[in-house]
Amino acid sequence: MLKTISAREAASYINDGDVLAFSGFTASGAPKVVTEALAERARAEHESGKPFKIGIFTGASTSEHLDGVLSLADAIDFRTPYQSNANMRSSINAQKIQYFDMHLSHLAQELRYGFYKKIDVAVIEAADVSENGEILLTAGVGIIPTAAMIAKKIIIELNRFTPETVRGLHDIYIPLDPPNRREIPVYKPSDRCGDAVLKVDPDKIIGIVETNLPDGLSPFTPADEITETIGANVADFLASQLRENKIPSSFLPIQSGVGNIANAVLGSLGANRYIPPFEMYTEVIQDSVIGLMRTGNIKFASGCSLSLSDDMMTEVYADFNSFRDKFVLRPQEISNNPEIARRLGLITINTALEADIFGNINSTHVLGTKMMNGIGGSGDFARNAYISIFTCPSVAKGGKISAIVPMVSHLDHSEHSVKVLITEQGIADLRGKSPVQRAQTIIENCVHPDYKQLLWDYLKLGGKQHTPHTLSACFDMHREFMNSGDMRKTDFSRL
Ligand code: 0RQ
Repeated sequence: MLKTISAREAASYINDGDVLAFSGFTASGAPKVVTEALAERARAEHESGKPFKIGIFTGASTSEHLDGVLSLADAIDFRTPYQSNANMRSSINAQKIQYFDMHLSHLAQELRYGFYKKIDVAVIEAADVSENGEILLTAGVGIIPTAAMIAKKIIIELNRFTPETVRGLHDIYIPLDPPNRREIPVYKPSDRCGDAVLKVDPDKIIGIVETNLPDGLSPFTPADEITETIGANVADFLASQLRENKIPSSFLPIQSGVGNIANAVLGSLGANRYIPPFEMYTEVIQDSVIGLMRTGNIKFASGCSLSLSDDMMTEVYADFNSFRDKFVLRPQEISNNPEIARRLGLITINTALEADIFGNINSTHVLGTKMMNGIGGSGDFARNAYISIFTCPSVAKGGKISAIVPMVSHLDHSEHSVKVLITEQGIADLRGKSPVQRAQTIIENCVHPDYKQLLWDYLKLGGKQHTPHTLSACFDMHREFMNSGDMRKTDFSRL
């Protein structure tokens, strides 16, 4: 018989040095109260002079209730695969937390392969749980199907905020591992191949903690002029590809990253009259998707989480019957699966922090050293896309940083995975171009006017080489920013 316990009692089963896995993907579906109790426990242990730190596997970023409180309580030993919490980011960059960044689709299989520490406890947010161990998940899936299978013990957070009517939203499927793996039978975004519920061994369940809390996501800031222009450029580019028959006339499924730019891009795709109604095969389903479903621009969305603001989530849950046949939520191993991305022919749109003139992308490290969030799913999709697009504003920090530099200060996506670069300045189609041709296209079309001459000067310095780099000067713009606080003061003409 499953028993109800308090969050504090649940936390008492977790020991210093344990490794935990949490359900969810972004704040959606991530546990909320056991983690708060755990942070309290860690603080109490530290006050009495005892060590208390845990290792953490999650789907992606989480929320203040998890990454926020546990990093503030100095309760984390290691963390993977993606995060976006300000406290956690500071702790990672101060080496207080050992963070390793990885492709989101890799984590579940690598846990099964035994590459990492064993999971002691999986904490799972559920909308329902039965005595025989059938768990109805909430708004995010992440790595939890695999984590629940291999964890020694399980704690359930039964969150009454998610109505049981969401039964059928999820498709839980774990592939066989090599050498026995077969193709994953998903041939279009709406195909299902697994179960509506997660099945776990009920003997592993320590107890159920009851909650009634929203995920706590806020709406995105409305698109500004820059993000709107980037979005319009993406939509114009895709419309041109349709006209030139480079994309089938029925269009192809879209994958789009998270954040304000991604939101603006989706809005522009919906507003462009040449883009037909489309499907999504992506990881995060954001507010803009719901708006575009209502206007008929998006027909279906497959993802790993419904990362909706609290108000939008309440609306969707209240009207779930109208959305029932429009979504499926999958484990990230499937939502981000390279085999499926390649098969479906995804048009992928992800965000860069920094790009270089040859088309390499840095999505994760500020000035090559400080971790921002992590690579997330961008690599899963970009490498295997039909067309892989990267977007970013051409400048950051009020123009003092050019997002386009001679050489990226950290590499996440190499030139081979980047087919098109788009900023508010314009579109650089890099397909079929040599390094020097790519550099000319990027400088001409994507670089901010304040930095164009500087980057032409840099390119000239390289002379006649296949990739005209000058190793003694390739980080001069970064160095200038660290010295004077403004990349515009770089001077390549002195060399
Ligand atoms: O800092 O907020 O202090 O001003 O970086 O930049 O323009 O607000 O962009 O919020 O969309 O985030 C790449 C981080 C972009 C994100 C990244 C500074 C800039 C600002 C944020 P401030 P913006 P966004 C789905 C797919 C990787 C993973 C991925 C990301 C802050 O999109 O994490 O795509 N992507 N996953 O001022 C120094 C530069 C900078 C810079 C911007 N060149 N140098 N700082 N900034 N460019 C996600 C999942 O997998 C769940």
